Amino acid sequence: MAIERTFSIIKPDAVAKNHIGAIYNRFETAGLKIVAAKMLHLTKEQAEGFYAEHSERGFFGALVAFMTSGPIMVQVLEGENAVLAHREILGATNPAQAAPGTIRADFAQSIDENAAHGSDSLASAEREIAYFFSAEELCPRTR
Ligand code: RTP
Ligand code: MG
Repeated sequence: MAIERTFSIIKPDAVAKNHIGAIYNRFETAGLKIVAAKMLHLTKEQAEGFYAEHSERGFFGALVAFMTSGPIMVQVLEGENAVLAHREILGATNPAQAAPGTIRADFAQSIDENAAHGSDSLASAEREIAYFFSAEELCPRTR
């Protein structure tokens, strides 16, 4: 299996509720290693750029307002099939439809405030990692 890197955000709702550690525990229990991490409070421009693919959607304004409403944690996760493995432990976009035991089922309230983000493909992961991290900020894990 391929070792991949994927990009994760712990969103403002989960940071506000002190769920950072619990969500990091989910990553590590799933075998995903954190190879970069920092806390940020996004500007409107940063949030709009990150979610540019959704700019024509009706929920875009609410999404940007939510993502700029408080600090977030951004991190890069490394592991076997990391993109898919991470999406699986995240659960469905709408927490009401997320499988029991997933991050969104356990920590999210609604589709608008859904606790965490995960890259949906390797191409998205590369773009999103580069959006927030320089190459020097990534720490490959050899053990
Ligand atoms: P994310 O990018 O945040 O990991 O979420 P996702 O891939 O599961 O879902 P995506 O389609 O990329 O949507 C991005 C975020 O927009 C909000 N959303 N609201 N009201 C709606 O119908 C709707 N659809 C999407 C969600 O907060 C979602 O996480
Ligand atoms: Mg998405």
